[in-house]
Amino acid sequence: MAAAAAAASGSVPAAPRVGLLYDNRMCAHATPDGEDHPENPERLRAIWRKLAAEGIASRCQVLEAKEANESHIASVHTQDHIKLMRDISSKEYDSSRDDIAKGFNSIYFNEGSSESAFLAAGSVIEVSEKVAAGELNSAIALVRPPGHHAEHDAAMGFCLFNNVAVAANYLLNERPDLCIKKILIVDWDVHHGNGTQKMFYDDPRVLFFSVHRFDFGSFYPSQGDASHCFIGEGAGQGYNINVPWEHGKCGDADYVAVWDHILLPIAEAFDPDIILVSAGFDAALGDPLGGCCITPNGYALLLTKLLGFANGRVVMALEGGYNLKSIANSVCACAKVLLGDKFAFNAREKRPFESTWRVIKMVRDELKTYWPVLSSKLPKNVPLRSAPLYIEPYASSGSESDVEDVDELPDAVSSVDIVQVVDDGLSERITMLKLDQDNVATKNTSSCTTVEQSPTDSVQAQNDGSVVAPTRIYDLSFTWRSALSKVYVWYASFGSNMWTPRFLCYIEGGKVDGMSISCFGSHDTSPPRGTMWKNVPHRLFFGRSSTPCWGTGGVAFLNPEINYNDKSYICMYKITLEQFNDVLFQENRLVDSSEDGKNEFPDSPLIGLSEMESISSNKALHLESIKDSWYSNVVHLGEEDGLPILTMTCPSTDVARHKSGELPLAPPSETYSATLIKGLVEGKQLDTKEAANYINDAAARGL
Ligand code: X5A
Ligand code: ZN
Repeated sequence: MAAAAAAASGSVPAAPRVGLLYDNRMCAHATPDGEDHPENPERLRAIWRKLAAEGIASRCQVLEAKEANESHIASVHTQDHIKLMRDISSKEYDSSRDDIAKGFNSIYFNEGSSESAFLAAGSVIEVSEKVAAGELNSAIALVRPPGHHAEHDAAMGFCLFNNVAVAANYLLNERPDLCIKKILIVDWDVHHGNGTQKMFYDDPRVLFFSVHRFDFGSFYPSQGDASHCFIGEGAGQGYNINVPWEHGKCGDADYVAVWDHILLPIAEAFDPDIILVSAGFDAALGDPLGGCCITPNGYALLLTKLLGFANGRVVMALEGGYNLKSIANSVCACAKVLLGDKFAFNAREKRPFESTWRVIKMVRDELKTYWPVLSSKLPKNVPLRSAPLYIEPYASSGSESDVEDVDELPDAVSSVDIVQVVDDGLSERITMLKLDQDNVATKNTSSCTTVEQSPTDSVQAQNDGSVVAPTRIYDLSFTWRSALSKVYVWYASFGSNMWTPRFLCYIEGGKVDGMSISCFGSHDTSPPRGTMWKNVPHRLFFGRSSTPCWGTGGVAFLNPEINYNDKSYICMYKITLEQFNDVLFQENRLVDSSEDGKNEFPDSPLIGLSEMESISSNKALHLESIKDSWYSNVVHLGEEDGLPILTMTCPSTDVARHKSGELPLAPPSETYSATLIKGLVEGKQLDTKEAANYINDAAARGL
């Protein structure tokens, strides 16, 4: 109508008024000693530089940050939390700041954190108010620290205050004059907006929608409540919508499909008065944490589709996003959309994943009683593409689904997908898999035959013209070791290896207190490139009744089956795949000492590149060749920073034997459990008492 009136009067329609909030005071929050961190001040500067260089900033109404009132933050957070965030940057906290940060999950503080936190929350209030009041048509708040993981009483996941939740409550509770009665929050950050979900879980005035990587519960924040079953409660039932990806690599086509078949129909029915976007850009192509591939054009299209609601009143608040180029380009594309620039949308990959279609159906099914529009028929014969790597979630317990016959896997990785994966340029690991697998000797675990010859061997031509692979393969170990030494994985420990000095025995050799046998160590003795803790939805239990190394008592196993009622600690070490194999050899007692005192390792890896290719998200590979060893099952627990998280435990068949009593469950010995407790305590996960309880509970609970 505005356009028609403008045309009638012969004037050009006014350009949209777009707010752009940038303030370098929010760059004050940084790691205390200048350590590298993905959530760093350069993020804001990189975005701002790009917007200025593209002439975008000058077309927007540039706003300064404003500190939030404590009373407004109090609608979301406890007084204790507000006070701590206010005081954490003061002198009195100089000596305890780091320890307090360690008490939270993925948090750092410095002298600038308090101010930044109050400015971030206040800034989202500021722009939301202006958009709600009609002073601006839409706005982008470039804020940090981000907000969507922050909970009622805790900082978490790089977030101190939940900026978007604070702004939503401000509009609903403090400004009846602005007539905002229904708010749609769209959280497109690659991580689940756990904090925001909780704030509005029973509130029908706020429709919370989050699309995020879930990876069957293993992707950060790894809480089961990111699943599509969490739809809200009480009056808020149906007003909480989670779209959980099963794996990474989701891109424009996947997000557009979710918009078209879930979000937009619901937005139409809900008819929000304003839309707040928890706009993380860590699902962007190139992001080091997200592993997804939304392009700047993709973000532009998703945003364009949102502008059709709430009279285009859209507020974007920055959340995550850790590739400086990707976030700058993505925000720039979004700003252009808000300014009314025209886009040519031509996604390179138009097909969603099969898994995306499955997730869409699941979500619609879950929510159709609340949103009848979701009962409509979905289009048929939509061209889909197979998952980036073969994926099969665990079957119900007691099955042997973790015993994989590599030969029988469907040919899920088509050449098209390989090209897609490789030229996404996202994962060096996967590129390596494709490029090097032909040159690398690996063991085919299902048949136990050595399948490739070393590139140094020549194939012998026979008289009849056929070729026969040489029977003796030279230098195999050199080949696989050098190839696997360039591939990194996270080795996840849940037992005594959680204590770093004990784990280092597997790398450097030797033993620690309580161990009666020395470890051989790995070929490559370089220390882990990183250490990190996580919780996983698997049960820790103690089985077997004695071990050569620790004597009488059970040792730790992780049930390979997922169970969302379980939460076990894992300590992850970033090591090479070569080292991982050496750990696996030692754990399964496959290293020997020869006559001359030299250590003899098996001459081919158990987990080579082709095995890696078949162990994608939430799959296990039971190593047939060592099936009688206790730790013969390599389980993929998820990904961190684009690298796979692998652990070694027993196969599901052993779990069944433990359950039936055929194999014993036994509490750990004093020295063994003391090692686990030291790991948890020195790793700053639990205090001594909590750690002892955790171990005792696991031992007492059984399977
Ligand atoms: C806001 C955001 C991510 C936290 C990841 C912690 N947080 N590993 O993206
Ligand atoms: Zn994120």
